[in-house]
Amino acid sequence: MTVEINFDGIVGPSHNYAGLSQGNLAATAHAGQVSRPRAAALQGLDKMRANLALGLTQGVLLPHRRPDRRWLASLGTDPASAPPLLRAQAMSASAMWAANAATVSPAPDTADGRCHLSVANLMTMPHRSHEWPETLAQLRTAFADPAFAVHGPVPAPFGDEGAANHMRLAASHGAPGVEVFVYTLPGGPFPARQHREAGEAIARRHGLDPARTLFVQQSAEAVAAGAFHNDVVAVANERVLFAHEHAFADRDGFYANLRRLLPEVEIVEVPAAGVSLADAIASYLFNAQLVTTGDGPTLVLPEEARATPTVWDWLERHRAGNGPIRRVETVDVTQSMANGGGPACLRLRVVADPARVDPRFLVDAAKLDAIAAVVRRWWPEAIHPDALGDPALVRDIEAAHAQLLSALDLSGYFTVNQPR
Ligand code: SUG
Repeated sequence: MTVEINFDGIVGPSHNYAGLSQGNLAATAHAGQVSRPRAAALQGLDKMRANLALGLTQGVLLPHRRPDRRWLASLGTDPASAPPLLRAQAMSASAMWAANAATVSPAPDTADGRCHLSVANLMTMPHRSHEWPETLAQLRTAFADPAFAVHGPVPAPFGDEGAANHMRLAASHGAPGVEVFVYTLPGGPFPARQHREAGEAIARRHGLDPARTLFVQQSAEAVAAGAFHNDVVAVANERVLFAHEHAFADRDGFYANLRRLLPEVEIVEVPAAGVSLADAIASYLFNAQLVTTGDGPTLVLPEEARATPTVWDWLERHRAGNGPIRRVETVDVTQSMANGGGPACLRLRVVADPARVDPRFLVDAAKLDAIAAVVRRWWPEAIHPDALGDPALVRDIEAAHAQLLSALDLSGYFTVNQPR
């Protein structure tokens, strides 16, 4: 049975606020603050519990080994002697934002009828550029079944940030979809992280029908306002597109193409007059998980959305007017939010048959309890960014990570599937 499976990144024990992501306003605003890795991971696990309660199938992706000794060695250094910036980049827990792990094209969209995944190269940000080998090893383990095809990264210099810049619309999960690759152009105040060439390469590799594939430019205004990924200003699921009025450079052209290719599409646009780009980005209104529950299209929002009056008013009016979004839930992911990662950033959506996925990557309530027990016992309670070089902290983080992998029976995955 083809369903939506959300794979959430488990927040790793090195979660910290080093302010590494230029253009990500939340991350730079919280630079230097004390992080709470244990609370962060528990918040993420509670979000997964909430998804299970909505009747959704839930999976996990694992935190990466931090510090990334392999990466530091390739730079001629190690955790003890690395310059502070490199050390912070090697310690980042940024793999938690699973929406940046890969781009996924479900089987109904591809020429060979397999579900294709391309690991993202994340080459624009140094702290994220070394994620892909370990992500790829996980994807090759979780999706080893022949129902899937797992691809390596698009080569540099074509920046690719994965599902955060990709949307799929379809009459239903199992029907052929329209895939939308949203790219950014350089020239603004912040880096352009998703290049059009990367999306084009992925579409070719995945065997997508060119007639049902759209390449859409994100508006320069949105990037400049802090929308460093498309999923900060737009989200889609099945036949619903939920987007800010200023998300796209040529919104009329994009909407016209969508309506032509998918006549049943429901475009829910939030006008700037109701919610400014600044409010949308600060509240992460669009970084919601848009999912289908028994009540219909449901939005899983961060708590911060409730605290932003223009956003909450808009949602109330939408529901009072019987708009397509039928239900709204909020989750507390404040530790991740402070680094610019909302509910949608934390998950990679794979539309597939769960029976084809390695069961070690799928979770139910009991497995979430077991993960939470490891987190409570082993995750550091707090990390000050100045302490990232502390050898005792490094030891604790490495031990915590090993405990989790062993609890999930996944200790060997990276050695087995290590990319060349
Ligand atoms: O790449 N933050 C991440 C947030 C990613 C959010 N993902 C999506 N929008 N899908 C980023 O900017 C902050 C890390 C630091 O500064 O230490 C960070 O990497």
